[in-house]
Amino acid sequence: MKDNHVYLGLGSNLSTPVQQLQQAIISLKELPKTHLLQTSSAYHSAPMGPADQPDYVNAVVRLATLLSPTELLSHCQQIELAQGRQRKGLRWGARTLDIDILLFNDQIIDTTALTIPHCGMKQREFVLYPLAEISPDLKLPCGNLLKSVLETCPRRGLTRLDDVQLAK
Ligand code: ROI
Repeated sequence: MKDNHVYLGLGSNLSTPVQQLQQAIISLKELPKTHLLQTSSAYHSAPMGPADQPDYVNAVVRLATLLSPTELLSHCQQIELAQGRQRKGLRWGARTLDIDILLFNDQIIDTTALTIPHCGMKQREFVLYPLAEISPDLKLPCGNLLKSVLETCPRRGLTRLDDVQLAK
């Protein structure tokens, strides 16, 4: 069977966000039938949504996996829960860990459980810039080049955390 080629977006703004992302990456490396191929730098970003929450740390990883989209989603949700994610909170509120499936091959999936490509990614600087760091020539499933989507997405203060190492 052929590996699926996947990008995940990671975000945290509670309980030492850098450590949350580091732990998430350790857990992603342990997933069955999955290899972690690449990890972006960590980025500091202003919250999108309610402004009365801490700033975020974000990153993007690239995986090869034999898991299906729903299997991968379920593993990601387990990792979020293991790291103290509360699902009842405010919509767009603070969270210890968010793992979003951004892209799954070039598939377009729209079910109640899953929307891939991730619905907000084209407006999210904290997704697009880390994605471009690891895959500058990526073409999105809609046919647009990541580079041209980036041109319409301001950085909103997004900064790379050069002193942070997320994965070895
Ligand atoms: N804002 C930023 N900067 N980073 C995130 O990961 C993030 N995640 C979210 C919302 C609440 C939309 N805002 C975010 O889910």
